[in-house]
Amino acid sequence: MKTFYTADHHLHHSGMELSFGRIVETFEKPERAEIVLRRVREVGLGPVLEPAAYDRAAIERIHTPDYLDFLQNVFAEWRAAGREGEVWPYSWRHRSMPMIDAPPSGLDARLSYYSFDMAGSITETTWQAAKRAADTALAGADAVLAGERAAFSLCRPPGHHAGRDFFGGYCYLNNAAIAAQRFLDNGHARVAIFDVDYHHGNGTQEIFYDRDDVLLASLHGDPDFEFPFHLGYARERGAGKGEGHNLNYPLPAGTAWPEWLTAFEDAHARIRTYAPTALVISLGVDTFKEDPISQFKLESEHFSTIGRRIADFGLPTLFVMEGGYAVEALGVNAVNVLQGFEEV
Ligand code: OKP
Ligand code: ZN
Repeated sequence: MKTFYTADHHLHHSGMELSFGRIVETFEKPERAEIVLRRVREVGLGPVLEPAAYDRAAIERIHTPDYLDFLQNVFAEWRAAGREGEVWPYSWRHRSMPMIDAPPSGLDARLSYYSFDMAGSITETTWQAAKRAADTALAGADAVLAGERAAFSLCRPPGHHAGRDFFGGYCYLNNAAIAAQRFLDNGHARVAIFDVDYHHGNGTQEIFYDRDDVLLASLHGDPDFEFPFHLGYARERGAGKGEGHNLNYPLPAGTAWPEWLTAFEDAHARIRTYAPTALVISLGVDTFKEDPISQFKLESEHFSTIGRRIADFGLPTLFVMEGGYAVEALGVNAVNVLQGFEEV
């Protein structure tokens, strides 16, 4: 299968993060994409192609123009305010504070409004990298629309925590949502997003929550103990005409393959019942037993099985890279899914 990749992902690197009381090198580092790319080449998965530059309009199908303007301009605003370093939010609306539905004017207040955590910063070139990651997703979707059975969008930074107008969890633009919308805008009536990343894709859920043209199924660490907390419970099933089109499978810490597979098979059956005409996989491989920030116990061979079972849908399929942080094994695990898919 074709892989879409651009070295422009290097334009985003937050450098550090605060992890359990320590400032450490961020887990979401450029090396991640390099390792996956190296494995794609090593196994001869197929051609590696540079994505075209798309108009912002394709991204505005998912994200609000005011949020995109903010992402593009906030670094310059930060500098103009005489600040050094990178743009970091640091305080958010607590449940004791009223919800608001328009952005405040002050710089830090607006930064807070457009984010939900400080997993990653906004650097001088974060917008460019995030835009190119969205281009990478769009190019993969277009390859599938042009008749490819499947494609791999090796996106970085990842996307599934980003909502219509907010960033967080290392994510700025929701690459998988942008790709799913691309399918809908080009002849597909129903698209399923299957999110197998270890973390709940709260951004993807927010984007499609009241819609019935996208079914979202997500397997993840129970938000009662795991990031992003507060969203990803099984009771969240969609709203309005989207009722029943959001399927969450929160799983306990320590979940190993048999239990993970049971949830996966339930989601698999529900997706088949929905009868989508295209499939987007939010491909996180941070379910791996050695992942440094996760608590599931999958092993490298299991990722091949996941790929084979995804192929059993028999649908045009786009794989969009999300998380995965055990950098040694990251390439093998991600590409095992793709090779498993191609075996079927
Ligand atoms: C992004 B994706 C580590 C905390 C990490 C952010 C996790 C973002 C995961 N000390 N918090 O879903 O893989
Ligand atoms: Zn994740």
